[in-house]
Amino acid sequence: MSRTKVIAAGLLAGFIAAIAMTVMMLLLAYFGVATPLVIIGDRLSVFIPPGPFLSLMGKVGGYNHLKQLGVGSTIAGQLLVGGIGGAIFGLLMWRNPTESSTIWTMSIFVILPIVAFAVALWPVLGASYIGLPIDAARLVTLVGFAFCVFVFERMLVGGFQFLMRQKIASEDREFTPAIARRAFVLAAIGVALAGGGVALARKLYRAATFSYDGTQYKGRIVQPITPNDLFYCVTKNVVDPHVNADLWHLEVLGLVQNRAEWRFQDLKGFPPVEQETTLMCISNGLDAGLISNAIWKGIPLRDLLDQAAPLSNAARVRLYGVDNYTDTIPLEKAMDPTTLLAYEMNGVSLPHRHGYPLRAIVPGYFGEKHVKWLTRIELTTADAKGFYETQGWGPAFMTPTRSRIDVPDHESWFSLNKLNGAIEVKGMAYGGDRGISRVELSFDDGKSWLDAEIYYTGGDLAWSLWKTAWMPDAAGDYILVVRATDGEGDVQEWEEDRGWFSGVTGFHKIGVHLTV
Ligand SMILES: Nc1nc2c(c(=O)[nH]1)N[C@H]1C(S)=C(S)[C@@H](COP(=O)(O)O)O[C@H]1N2
Ligand SMILES: [Mo]
Repeated sequence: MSRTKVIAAGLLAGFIAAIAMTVMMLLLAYFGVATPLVIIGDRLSVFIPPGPFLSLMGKVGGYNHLKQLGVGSTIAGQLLVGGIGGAIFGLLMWRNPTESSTIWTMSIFVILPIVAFAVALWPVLGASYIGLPIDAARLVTLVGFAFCVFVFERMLVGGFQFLMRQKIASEDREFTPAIARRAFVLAAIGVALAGGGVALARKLYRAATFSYDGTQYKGRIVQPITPNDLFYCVTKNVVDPHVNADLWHLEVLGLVQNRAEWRFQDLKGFPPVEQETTLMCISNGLDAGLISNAIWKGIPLRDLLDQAAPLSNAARVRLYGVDNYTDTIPLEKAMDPTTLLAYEMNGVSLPHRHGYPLRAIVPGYFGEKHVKWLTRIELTTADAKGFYETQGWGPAFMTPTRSRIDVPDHESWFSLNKLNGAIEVKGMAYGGDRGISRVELSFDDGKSWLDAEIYYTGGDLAWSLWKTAWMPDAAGDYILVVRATDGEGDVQEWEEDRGWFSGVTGFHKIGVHLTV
């Protein structure tokens, strides 16, 4: 048997073993187990600073495409490494056919990958899309991965031996019809496996976040309270968690005197509070709708922290989601009575995509801090960082005052003759946790300002909605601008020295054209 043919056999066996392994991973993913398909992306994305991250996102056409690219390249990488691994295996077998001991192949193809996997991905292994606590999840992820590489090893060795049956020993016949037939059989198995994989991938695709990640809420549909199914949505996940509350619990640990674990039912035993609070993503553009308002019901985080008794060196609180997402808030903010652990949103149990069974509500801070699918609260020192903080977002995470014109549309046309009455102009204004005291509109690109009527206010932690009746008297092109004043009397401004990744500031403007 020539060297090339043995290597080719190894390559084929390795490739098909890698397909089998990938199908195993898809199956595990289907049952909510974290697999390399997604957590490699989680692990790597924290190393990409926000600038390159955004430009990469722009190049591939958005966050959803970036996620697909991440999973796709992981699968491609696995198939490639599997094939190459198989080829090297073939080469070694050709050199030394007697070396085929199981201990040897197990060490190279099972033990080594598990160790490498555990070391490289340790920080993200504790993810579970059914909501297992972090330590249990880490074990499940490792066992799942071990199973996948075991499948790879058995398929590689089995496939290779199947192709090479009697061949290495006899050495007499070359690439005979017999081996070609066997290669065909093995390839057919590969195709069948791949078919199963594609079916699974389709199922997962339908469950994936692509259909709703990046949902915005703006324009004429804006109401005081955002209906749950229209609430803006941002997630780092390819498939979001679907937590089983019976498996789930909430841990409080770190720099505390009393560690604790709470079941969902225990949390319901605390006196609940209801609070209207607006959330806005740090990447929300001046005209964008990554902002929404809801009434949250839950308990103050403080109630749990008081029982845990933070140690004197605790300065920050790190919040963990079951999806290995983390973010941090200052301990002082965590102790604020308005910082909540919410389990209801607008009168119903939290929807899965908004963090069922429990999420953090941190008024006045960007959406990033409102960790969904919360499962662990860790008291830490001042230098702890979360997912996006490690990427380099911030340093400021408190929302500046922002406002937006929702009606009319940008670049609308009106005919003065056909107007019966005023043109209604309306929108929202949001002052973080400072409330809104005044909204002004300009119809001349900011040269002069007129007060708008605030017709809805949701309190200090929520947005206000405003409107005005505009009666233009001349045709022309108008530039409308809105600016708000927060409850502390500070007028919305463009903060020149605000960091690039601390959220944009400035004014929303629209163009409106009036003809006679
Ligand atoms: N566990 C977890 N929490 C998370 C995220 C996430 O990906 N995972 N995304 C954050 C971001 S970037 C934002 S803007 C808000 C969005 O919350 P919403 O989807 O409920 O509007 O959730 C935050 N909490
Ligand atoms: Mo966000």
